[in-house]
Order: sequence, then structure tokens, then C-alpha cells
Amino acid sequence: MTQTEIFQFIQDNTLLSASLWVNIALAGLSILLFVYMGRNVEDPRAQLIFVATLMVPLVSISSYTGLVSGLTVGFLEMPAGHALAGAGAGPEGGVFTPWGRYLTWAFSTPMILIALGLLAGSNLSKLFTAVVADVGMCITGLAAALTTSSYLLRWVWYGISCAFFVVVLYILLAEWAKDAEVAGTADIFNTLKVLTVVLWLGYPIFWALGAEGIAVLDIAITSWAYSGMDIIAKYLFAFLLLRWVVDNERTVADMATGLGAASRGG
Ligand code: RET
Repeated sequence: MTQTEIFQFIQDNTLLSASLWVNIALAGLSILLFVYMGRNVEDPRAQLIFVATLMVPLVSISSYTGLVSGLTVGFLEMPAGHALAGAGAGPEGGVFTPWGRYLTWAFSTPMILIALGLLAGSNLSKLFTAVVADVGMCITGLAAALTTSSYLLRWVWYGISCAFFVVVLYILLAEWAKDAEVAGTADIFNTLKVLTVVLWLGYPIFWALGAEGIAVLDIAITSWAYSGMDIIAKYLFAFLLLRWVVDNERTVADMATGLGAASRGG
């Protein structure tokens, strides 16, 4: 299928294309709002949290533009054993695979973790571990979606991705929760931690239920599930975090953190 045909396929499925366009619009608005909110932030640590958080809608608008244009979508022939093997939803067979989603998570989710780690006062080892495991999770999730030789190996990739995910969850729930108590940011950290953990758990569940997995959910429904989770996990998350940072810049500047004191006053 050519890119033009894929673009047409997406446009013809109103429910599917709406799930993508909604995120382009919301990411655009978020970028404008966040730049405005951050205009007076002066502390270097607060600025770093800001930049990391601002990257989230910037990556997102790029990601969704890639999907809606058909650039980062493929129609893949599924291996024997897969529910849609041989059948396929595309005009010429093959299953709609928005692989750009999984690829761009490798750029957006580390930004979320860097912002959270800085907020919790993480040391460098934990921040590094969380980011590396997170990138591992996204890339092996991409591998799961793109493997067409063996149904079993798709799920092996899925399992590897889950193992990386467990590392991320451990750091969020155990390590950073403790660090945030020491840093004096436990209240906001815990709110964002719960929001993150609950929503992030939804991604592997919808992957498993959608066309990439056991295919009980329609591609437009799956796309809406990801888009809906993205709206909360990215834009609402970022808004709550940035609003808190703006209101508590002093606290951020004076935080006791494993990364050392932020340099202030040049
Ligand atoms: C996959 C499938 C393989 C197993 C696991 C997954 C987890 C994905 C997650 C994605 C989070 C994405 C976010 C995006 C917002 O920008 C790759 C679905 C564990 C947790 C928050």
C-alpha cells in the first residue's frame, strides 16, 4: 500500500482519524499554554523540569502528525496463530499497525520520567536506570508490533517489554516515592505517581487486546484508548506538574536531591 492509500484509509475511518486529530489539536494548545505558564521560571532545576515537560506535547504533536499522514503506519501480514492471520483489515490485506506510536514513546516517556525523577530528587543512578529501562520497554514493544515471522515471538517481545516496565514501576513506586519524602515534594509526587502508574498500566492491556495482540478490539477503538490515555498521561499530567512548579519554584530550588544542589545566581 502506498502512503497516499494509507492516508486515505485513515481519513475514511472517521472514528480513527478523529482519535489522531484530537491529539494534534490538544498537543498544539498544550505547547502554547505551557510556554506561557513557564515564561517567568528562573530556577535552573525548575527550568529543567519545565523543558522536559514541554518536550512531551512537542514529541506528541510530531508523533500524531506522523500517524495521521500515514508516514508511520503500516499494514502488516500477521503470522499463523494470530487472530487476524490471512484476513487483514487493509484493502490489500494486512493489519493496520501504527508503529510510529511505539517508536515515539521512546522519546516522550523518558521526558515524563526525567520530570518525575527531578521532582522526586532522584540521584543519577536511578534516573539513568528508569530512562534506560523505559526506552527498552518502548523499543521492544515496537519490536513486538513489527514481528511478523512468528506469533510466539511477538509475545516474547511483549514479555521482554513488560520486564523493562517492571523496572520503571519499581523506581516510581519504591525508590522515588521514598526520595520525594526526603525532598519535601511527596504530595505532588504521589499524585503524579498514581496518575502515571494507573494510566501506564493501561497501555500494555490495550496492546494485548488490540489488533497487535489477541485482536478483540477494533483498530479505531484501540486508537481511541491510546489517545484518551495520552490526553491524561501527557497533557493533564504536564499541566498539573507545571502548575505546581510555577507555584512552588522556591521549594524546587531548595530541594535536597541526589543530583546535588542546583547552581543558582550564575
Ligand atoms: C507496550 C507493549 C509491550 C508491553 C508494554 C508496553 C507498555 C507501554 C507503555 C507506554 C506508555 C506510553 C505513554 C505515552 C505517552 O506519551 C509497549 C504497549 C509494557 C507503558 C505514557
